[in-house]
Amino acid sequence: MPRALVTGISGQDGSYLAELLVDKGYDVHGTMRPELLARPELMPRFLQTLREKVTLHGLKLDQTERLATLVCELACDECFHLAGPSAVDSEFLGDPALFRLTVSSTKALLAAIESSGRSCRCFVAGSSEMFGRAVSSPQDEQTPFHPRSLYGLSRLAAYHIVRQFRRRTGGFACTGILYNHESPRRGRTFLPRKVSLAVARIKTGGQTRLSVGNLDAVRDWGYAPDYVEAMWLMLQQADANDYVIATGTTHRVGDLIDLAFQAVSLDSRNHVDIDPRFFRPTEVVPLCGNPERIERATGWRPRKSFRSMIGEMVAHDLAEQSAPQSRSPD
Ligand code: G4F
Repeated sequence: MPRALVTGISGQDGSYLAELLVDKGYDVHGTMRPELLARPELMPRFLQTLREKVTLHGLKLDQTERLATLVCELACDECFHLAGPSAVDSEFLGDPALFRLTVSSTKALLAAIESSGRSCRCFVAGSSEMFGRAVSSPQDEQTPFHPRSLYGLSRLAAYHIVRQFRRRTGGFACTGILYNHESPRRGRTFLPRKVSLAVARIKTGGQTRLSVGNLDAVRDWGYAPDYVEAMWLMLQQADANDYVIATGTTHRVGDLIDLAFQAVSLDSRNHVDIDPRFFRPTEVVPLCGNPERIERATGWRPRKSFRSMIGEMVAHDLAEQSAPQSRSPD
């Protein structure tokens, strides 16, 4: 039975990936914040179900020595490094502590794999924010990086650590350059989930207005369960490589909002306010990924359409509004 370690297993990507690995017959281990591990009653429902099927380890991302020990003790076949800050800082000079967390945890993980002497394959999560002020669109693996946030810069640093590891040791490690990907498990501050929650509350009378920033901002939005499948496929290839994981299609923030309201037969024009506080001073130029390399190498294709994903998120939040006692705390 292959064994995998997933850092950040309680998050959107970590939990979907863990479910995929369990279905494929892996012995799955995952790290999560010790405070949440100690309070199962606070876990969202999907995590309460998942914890019966995997082994959970309480670990803070700055506990790099513990992370290294865990990697050596578990002797995993595959490791997916998904833990880390995921919010894009609106100022380029965001919190340097968050930068350090991403860099030091990636370094520690790869150093532990190297010193274990085992051939553990490793996936590290990158981001389209690494492209930042992209020079061309769509972006692919050859497009130069110009990050415009400390978050993007931290992912770029991790990307170079992975490449260096590969070159120096010949080990199997890769970065997935992930474009925005969403689901009902997405954190509530990210735009699509903020919208699906607001639409559900407006439909059920718990809220009247939705305030957002730039309606013309453009993103390449995919579906998180599709993207974790791409992560897994990357580690099944003969050679390690870095891949853009994207749909290749973009949508405006305004279009996403219209679709979400349409899903409950409401007109967004009657409910949406523009609030300058939600504008980003360093909004990246339209980011659109070219997934050709991963499609060619692995046969991966994004399966779920944008409309269907937004519909699923709204339907999920509507169901939760109708059963508030079981609402998840994510
Ligand atoms: O949902 P968002 O907050 O995601 P963002 O900043 O693009 O970051 C996500 O995707 C990145 C790329 O894959 C990841 F690296 C990162 O970890 C994260 O997963 O914002 C999406 C868009 C932005 O253009 C933002 O300016 O929506 C725009 N927006 C407009 N009004 C808003 C709002 N975003 C938020 N969060 N809230 C608003 O009211």
